[in-house]
Amino acid sequence: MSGRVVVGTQWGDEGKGKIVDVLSEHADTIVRFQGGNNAGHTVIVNGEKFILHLLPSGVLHENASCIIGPGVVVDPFVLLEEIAVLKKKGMKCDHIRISDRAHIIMPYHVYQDELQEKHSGEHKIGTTKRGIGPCYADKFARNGIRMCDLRHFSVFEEKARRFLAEKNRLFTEIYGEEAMDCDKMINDFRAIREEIVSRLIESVSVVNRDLDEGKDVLFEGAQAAMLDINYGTYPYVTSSSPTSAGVCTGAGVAPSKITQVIGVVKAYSTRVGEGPFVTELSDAVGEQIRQVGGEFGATTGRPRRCGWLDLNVVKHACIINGLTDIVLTKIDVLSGMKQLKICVAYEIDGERYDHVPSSMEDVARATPIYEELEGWSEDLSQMTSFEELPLNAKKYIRFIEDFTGVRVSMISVGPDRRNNIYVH
Ligand code: 2SA
Ligand code: GDP
Ligand code: MG
Repeated sequence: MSGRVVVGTQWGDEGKGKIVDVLSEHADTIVRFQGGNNAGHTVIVNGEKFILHLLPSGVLHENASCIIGPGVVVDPFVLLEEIAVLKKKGMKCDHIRISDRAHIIMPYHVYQDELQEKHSGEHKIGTTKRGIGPCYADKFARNGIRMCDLRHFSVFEEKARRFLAEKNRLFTEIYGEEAMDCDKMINDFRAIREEIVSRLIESVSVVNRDLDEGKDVLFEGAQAAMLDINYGTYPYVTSSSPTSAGVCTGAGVAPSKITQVIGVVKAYSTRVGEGPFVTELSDAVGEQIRQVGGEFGATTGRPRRCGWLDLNVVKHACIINGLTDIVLTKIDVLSGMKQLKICVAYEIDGERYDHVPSSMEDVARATPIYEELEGWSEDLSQMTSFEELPLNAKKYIRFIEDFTGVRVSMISVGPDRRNNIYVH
């Protein structure tokens, strides 16, 4: 039995999509377990770029089964668009399945997300405006609509009309904005219902049967530890659990079935959206990282905030995920920098913190305690073995291993599927 999990350890965009694509080569089943189309996962195969939002990043391997799990929130219109793009590129896409327990992101969730951000002024979260927060909020308030409701359109229609009537009061009376057209919404869903329903499965039995039969099942996380609803910089987080624990609730799989937890660590830090970021660089170095690393949102195109590697954050992620392995990405981006800094702890009001404080206000006041390391100038992107790496790059990697106590088992040195170094 092999239940492997891939998660982000920082604020997302560590390169999980690329890593999942590589690890999916031998996977039988790939499962997304949380988040929605807020995710932007870039996979590059022979120079061709795919940006996936809802589909698991293993989707390009058509011999594996790809499942959008119960914990995901699904905008069905976006999903069908993504499938259409892959079909245009010649894929059949028969391997894509959706859990019938997954919640539907309704058009009113997207509108609500937009309005909440617009009317929050300085308190806005900087969401992707894809309706993620409102959809999860309705799920937990037990006002959600699930995929299985689409099987009986009258059930779906009754709920959709009732919930939109309530939302329209919010949109018009509280926000003073336009109401949404209910008939149009229902008709739009009627048009896509059949195609969606044909892909629905009861995924818990399928995924657990695959695990019990000894198949290789890969669970793909979106976003990352610092965006976790419980353990991130609340409220500047997403509304799901992008951690290994999220696999249990979001895929219906017991903790005992998880055999490996792979944390993707980017060699520096980025964040998109609002919220505290202790090692942020608002100077030329930050700009250099953004340009060389191509740090722009894969979903919204927003410039990502950039900074030095924060191992206080990565250690937090190691603990809450129980990481067995680290995959280090984008170390090639640091080539040419004379001096590199790694944050090992925070200082707040003269006191040292070796953990990430719970209060967002404390994190916002924290200053980083850095270790300085020498840089290297070589281009790493064509290197294929650990031995080939410059001594200072090796030292950078060993520093991460020693600090976290977790082995770095793979190093990504470029965006293409082939740009990897396996560490034995
Ligand atoms: P949301 O939309 O409710 O999940 O937003 C809440 C916070 O979560 C952050 N978030 C992300 N951070 C990094 N990458 C994400 N995916 C895209 C990408 C983002 C983009 O791959 O680049 O294109 O802008 C992602 N999704 C959510 C978000 O910025 C908020 O801070
Ligand atoms: P994800 O959300 O974690 O899947 O990451 P994104 O796809 O949003 O952002 C990662 C970006 O870095 C994408 O543009 C990838 O193509 C690119 N990328 C991934 N790994 C590497 C790497 O090792 N080196 C470089 N230079 N780029 C990488
Ligand atoms: Mg991304």
